[in-house]
Amino acid sequence: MGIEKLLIANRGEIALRIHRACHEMGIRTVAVHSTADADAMHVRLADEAICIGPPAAKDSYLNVAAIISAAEISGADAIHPGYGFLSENAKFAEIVEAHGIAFVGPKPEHIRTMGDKIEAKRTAGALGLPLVPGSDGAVSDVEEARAIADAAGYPVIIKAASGGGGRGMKVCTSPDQLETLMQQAGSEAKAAFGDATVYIEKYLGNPRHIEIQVFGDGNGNAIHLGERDCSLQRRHQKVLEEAPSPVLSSAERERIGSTCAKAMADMGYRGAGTIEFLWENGEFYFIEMNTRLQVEHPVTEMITGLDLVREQIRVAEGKPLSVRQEDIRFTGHAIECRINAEDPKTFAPSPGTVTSYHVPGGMHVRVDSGLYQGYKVPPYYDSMIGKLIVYGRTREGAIMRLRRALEEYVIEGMKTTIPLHQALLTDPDFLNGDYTIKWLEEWLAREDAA
Ligand code: MV4
Repeated sequence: MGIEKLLIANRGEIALRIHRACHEMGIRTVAVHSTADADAMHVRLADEAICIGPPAAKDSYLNVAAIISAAEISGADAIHPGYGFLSENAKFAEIVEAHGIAFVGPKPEHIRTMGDKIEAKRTAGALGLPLVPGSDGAVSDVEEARAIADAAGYPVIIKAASGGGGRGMKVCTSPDQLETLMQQAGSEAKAAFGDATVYIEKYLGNPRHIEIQVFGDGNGNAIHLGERDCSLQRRHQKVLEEAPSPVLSSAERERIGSTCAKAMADMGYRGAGTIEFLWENGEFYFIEMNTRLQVEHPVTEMITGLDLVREQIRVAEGKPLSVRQEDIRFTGHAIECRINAEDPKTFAPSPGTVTSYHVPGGMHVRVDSGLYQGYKVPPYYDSMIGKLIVYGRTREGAIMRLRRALEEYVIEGMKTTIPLHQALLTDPDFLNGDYTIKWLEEWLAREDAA
């Protein structure tokens, strides 16, 4: 069944990204938007646009009834959820499919499994992915927790089963803190997610965050598209991502990649997925799986030449993937800078009107953004206003090109994180690829003091 009209259940740069793939495939698009986004670029570009509610996301971009109504009224035969919002809501995926509309995403059962961090870890282990040592499932009893922590060795980390994005985690360095920290983690998880269930892992002190891009056709065929290094984060928000990781050899990539692809084939996974690992001393440890297209997917597109949204739409139509594993080559290096409407020192949000705008261009430079001169960045949503992605034959070449492109990029009318990226791209540790998940926050603290 070919998709003829697709509803984009998102906003901002990802809504544009999906629209572009659709038009390149001859698919018409329907934008949905809140009243705050009436003048947004995704609304202007789409073939049709439907207002689905007031500014607050819970009343618009998370309003399932309004989005399904918009699909019915416009006659859309597919919905792409983008990232965030409803993209990892298994119930939404089920409702979409129950209306005879194709959900451009994984099977609802797989979204549900990976949304529960304990179920995800159990599934990953059964599929042969390497796990962080720790409890086999939920832990409620303190004596049991003590035995697990003794076996794993201190420090350990207590995590919420319903968590994600780092919320509800506690690091425990000695047995006498275990009971208190378990109770704290449990009550914080209950308050944040309505579920007090926690589990325990050995705490890795200074790892990198390396994630593997996978793709399945839902019929037992799956491939991997290599890794992205996303270690540069601040408060669990990624700042800059690159592919390949500066620390992996082709042999290591091939090994973890084929393990992930086989796991996805065995589970009958459909669509795009990202398997997140912590990497320390040459070893991978599974932490979570994201069942959506990610913000940083363009770096993978740059080094593989594959259009990930096109592949998502193909498999949603029941078609096979357009490539086999042996057709995929990893060439060169790509880096993405997330540009946020924020103060580059305090990270305070800085929405406003774009008074002057100039976009960088030239060879191997990609800007994914809905900004234009005169556009008013609304204060209601995520502060990411664009992504600058560059490609180079080498990492050094990509860094030089990124510096050049950042120099060209003019956004006036609000503060942005462009100066932060410019500073980062001259740091010797960054230039050497010598960084872990702790590095950026320590670097920011040093910059602050200086
Ligand atoms: C960990 C860890 C150390 N050891 N698990 C943070 C978010 C969630 N996805 C998992 N997280 C972590 N899990 C063990 N066993 C350290 C982190 C972590 C982190 C991970 C990836 C990127 C940035 C991070 C920042 C702080 C903590």
